[in-house]
Amino acid sequence: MIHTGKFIVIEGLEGAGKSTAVSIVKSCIEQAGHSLICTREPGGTAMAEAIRECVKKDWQNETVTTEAELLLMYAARAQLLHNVIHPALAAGDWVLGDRHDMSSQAYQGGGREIPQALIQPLRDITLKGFVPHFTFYLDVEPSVGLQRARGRGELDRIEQLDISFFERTRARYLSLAKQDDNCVVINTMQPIESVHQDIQFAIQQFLAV
Ligand code: T5A
Repeated sequence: MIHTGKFIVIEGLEGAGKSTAVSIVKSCIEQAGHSLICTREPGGTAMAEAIRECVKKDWQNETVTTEAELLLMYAARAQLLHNVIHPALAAGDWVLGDRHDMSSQAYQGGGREIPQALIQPLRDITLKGFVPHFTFYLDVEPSVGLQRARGRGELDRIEQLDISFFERTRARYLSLAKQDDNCVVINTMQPIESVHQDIQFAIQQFLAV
């Protein structure tokens, strides 16, 4: 499929500040004159939103296996790519994603320690080589991010996991970001004004190319 729009993704642990970053990046892209749609993962279509509910829910006495969690993330992503992201990009619209494939690599690959050899076939089937044009990784120490997330209300099934899960997830995020020339790391533990300035600077640089 030929794409003329651009796909920008915001990534990070819970409480990293993705919601605010989305609104900053959105207004910069729109001010530059591009038509934009926003997506979130898992979610973004009727079926993918149902998967989101399913994956975030605490199933009490039933163990959610790491395999089921992984498969659900890619099922939701397949729905979103086919029904929303690819058609929008083909029509020349820009797409701003609150999470995408880097989340699965970090949470399921890093946090859950699922081997890359098992994740890669799902990436191949779902993405077929498709990658974002630009990614913001919002870096936060897990204890700080979870504290912020707690301030927002009750924690979901994944947010209730042990801190070591989030430490492994963050380590994988940082390693993936380092290998990706189209990814910028934003330190979100600095004063909030500086975080916003760094996000604005990075998107303006991307828009200027
Ligand atoms: N998941 C997802 C996987 O495991 N694999 C996958 O493949 C995918 C796609 C999704 C869950 O699913 C997992 C990851 C997640 O556990 P979600 O709701 O989309 O869940 O993601 P969350 O990370 O839970 O979303 P949050 O809303 O918690 O994170 P945000 O958007 O980063 O946080 P935000 O912006 O709402 O900020 C939280 C609070 O912190 C404050 C904000 O004002 C807000 O109150 N804050 C700051 N305070 C001080 N200084 C700053 N710099 C601040 N930035 C934000």
